[in-house]
Amino acid sequence: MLHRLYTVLWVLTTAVCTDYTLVSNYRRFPDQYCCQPTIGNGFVATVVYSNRVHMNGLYNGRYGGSHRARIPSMAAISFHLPSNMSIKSQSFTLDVTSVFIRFAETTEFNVTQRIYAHEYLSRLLVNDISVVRNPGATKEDVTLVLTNNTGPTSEDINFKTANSTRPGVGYMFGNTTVSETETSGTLPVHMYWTLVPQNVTLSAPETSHTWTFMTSVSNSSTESASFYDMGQKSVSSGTLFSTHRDLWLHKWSQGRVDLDQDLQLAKAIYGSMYYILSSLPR
Ligand SMILES: *[C@@H]1O[C@H](CO)[C@@H](O)[C@H](O)[C@H]1NC(C)=O
Ligand SMILES: *[C@@H]1O[C@H](CO)[C@@H](O)[C@H](O)[C@H]1NC(C)=O
Ligand SMILES: *[C@@H]1O[C@H](CO)[C@@H](O)[C@H](O)[C@H]1NC(C)=O
Ligand SMILES: *[C@@H]1O[C@H](CO)[C@@H](O)[C@H](O)[C@H]1NC(C)=O
Ligand SMILES: *[C@@H]1O[C@H](CO)[C@@H](O)[C@H](O)[C@H]1NC(C)=O
Ligand SMILES: *[C@@H]1O[C@H](CO)[C@@H](O)[C@H](O)[C@H]1NC(C)=O
Ligand SMILES: CC(=O)N[C@H]1CO[C@H](CO)[C@@H](O)[C@@H]1O
Repeated sequence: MLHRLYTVLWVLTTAVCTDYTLVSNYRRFPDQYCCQPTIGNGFVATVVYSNRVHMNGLYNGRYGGSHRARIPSMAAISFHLPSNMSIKSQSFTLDVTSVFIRFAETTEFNVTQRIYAHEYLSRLLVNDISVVRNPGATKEDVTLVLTNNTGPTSEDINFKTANSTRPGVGYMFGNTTVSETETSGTLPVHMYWTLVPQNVTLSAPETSHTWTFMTSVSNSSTESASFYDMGQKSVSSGTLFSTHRDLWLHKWSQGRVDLDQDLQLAKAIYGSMYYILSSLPR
């Protein structure tokens, strides 16, 4: 029962949302902002595919005007299938253990994209995109075009870019524009991220390939860089996702509400708990 719920879930927790079609059908990503899934770990969070990332404690504005500062998202990456490929099926799923998954199946290959806020390496937002060739499919290059929704320059933070000293990695940093009071300082933020290429290619002899893109945010350059580097090490050892997943499975094993009979209500309860748990630091 539990496992089944974990993997089928798409949650609508707000009464504001009127796009109820998603409860039974999640073949397309919801247009309404309120229906779009959020991923977070209590330190960093984003609405999937949106151009905003928020960091714990990072507010901009004086007194009542204080609001969460918008960090432009480097984690809103979309893949586009080659136009001559017919899509057999496609799905968008929020798995409460806790990862957003976009899956596309074509006659030649499958693509899986996972987006999550890492539960252990809590400064990281991770995107990974895997292409797996179907056995028997023609061995030819498969190129996926990528786009990212970084959005406009931040209205809250004066960002400057600098050399990250890591190949393929961008770095920018800045402070919020307006402090909360006359006497408090503005707040710093530092971000390292994997540069997103225009496309990725599964070359002819390969049967599968995974590309990982990370965004690391922190109020210090040292910390942001060190989380990025730790993430990179975990990618190399193949453990980045499993450490995240294991901590979430442990979290659910420590407490949850199971409900038989009413699947819809059971999903809503899991969903509500997911949103609470993903808003709290570990
Ligand atoms: C799809 O288009 C690419 C690039 O134009 C080409 O290399 C490939 O052979 C085509 N694949 C199919 C199945 O038509
Ligand atoms: C592609 O996805 C379909 C549907 O989930 C699955 O049956 C098939 O085994 C997958 N192919 C590969 C190579 O993973
Ligand atoms: C960035 O830093 C690296 C290492 O210090 C250096 O090799 C590289 O030339 C620098 N790149 C630019 C564009 O300054
Ligand atoms: C940014 O914030 C840090 C830490 O509060 C502070 O030391 C620094 O002076 C600020 N920089 C600017 C340009 O305000
Ligand atoms: C992939 O990106 C490279 C530049 O990185 C570009 O030269 C090439 O034309 C692109 N290919 C496709 C199929 O979009
Ligand atoms: C950065 O955040 C930590 C808490 O995560 C806080 O203790 C520290 O003072 C902050 N540093 C700056 C420069 O704002
Ligand atoms: C592949 C792609 O769309 N890359 C873009 C991601 O966003 C940055 C910042 O807006 C662009 O410079 C890249 O071209």
